[in-house]
Amino acid sequence: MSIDEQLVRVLHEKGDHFISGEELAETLGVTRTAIWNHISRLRDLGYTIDALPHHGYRLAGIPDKMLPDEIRNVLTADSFVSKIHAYDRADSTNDIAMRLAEGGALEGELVVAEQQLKGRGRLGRNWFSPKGSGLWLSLILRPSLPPSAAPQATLAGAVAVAKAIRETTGCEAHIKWPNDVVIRGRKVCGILTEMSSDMDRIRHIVLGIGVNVNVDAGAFPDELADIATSLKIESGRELSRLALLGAVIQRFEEGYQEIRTGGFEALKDEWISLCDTVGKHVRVTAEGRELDGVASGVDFRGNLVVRLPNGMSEHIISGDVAVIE
Ligand code: BTX
Repeated sequence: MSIDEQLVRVLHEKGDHFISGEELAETLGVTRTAIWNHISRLRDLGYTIDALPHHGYRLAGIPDKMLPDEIRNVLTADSFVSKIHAYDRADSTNDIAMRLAEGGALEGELVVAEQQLKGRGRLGRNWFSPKGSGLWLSLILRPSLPPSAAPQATLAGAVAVAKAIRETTGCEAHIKWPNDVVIRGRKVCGILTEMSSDMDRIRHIVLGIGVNVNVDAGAFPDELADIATSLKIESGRELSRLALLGAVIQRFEEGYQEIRTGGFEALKDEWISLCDTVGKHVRVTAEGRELDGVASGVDFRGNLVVRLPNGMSEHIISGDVAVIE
């Protein structure tokens, strides 16, 4: 752990109390001048640190940045997040996580970035990921489940994001099958699940989640202006990305535990209560086909069940859904 990280940790531990430069120097095994230099650097990173003669230093505010120590602080003590890889800038956190997973990274390793230069959606689409205003993260999962269960990770991710948004902002977030979270019909989050597997066993899943948190209305490119939104736009205030990250991970852990033990059935009721696709007349585009029907539910695997005008039902594994009414 670097001196900066140790310093932040000690300041956090002291809470509202001051700690003298001398005590800090002794604890970290450096000179008081070095402490001063590190304090300046932390201030440059966005930390607010009070300094009072004869009292020392006190942490008065943390930056809303994806710094590993601050992320740790918003996770529960028994969180399954085993390691945090934080980047200022990345092409795609999913690419990094897939590489890490192929190199043996463990369940629960988390990759986050302030900005993505080549953020990816499904089917080679782009994901707009501007600097400092979104949650761009990827989680490595290694469940002992068959490959057919992988889509359930997406569904558990969507439940987690919708719940976390409702809890932290009060906004009515809904799930749009399979991988969007929307508010007032506009996309606020997308989920990209990628997997490596053998015939009968998942080797690893990378669950990529992108949430527009503090993106301003004018910041979206033209093609997204009418279809995307952010939590700031919807709630009318700037939100803590860290607090949202903590809530998303915590809710995901709960859902992930449920699907590992009880399959999607365990999460289905909650998923349906948050979903605004079921019960609607939809147009589904899947594997080059287009079909109209009523989204009548989801099956035990999390596939969308569409009742066609001829009375037959189709189970859709993946595709794009437009709600018609
Ligand atoms: P998707 O294929 O369902 O959605 C992609 C489509 O969404 C785009 O074609 C565009 O129309 C729209 N879109 C692009 N950017 C945004 C945005 N910021 N907000 C709303 N709509 C947008 C969705 O795929 C999956 C997205 C996953 C993103 C995460 S971020 C962390 C991780 N790393 C990575 O490269 N991808 C994932």
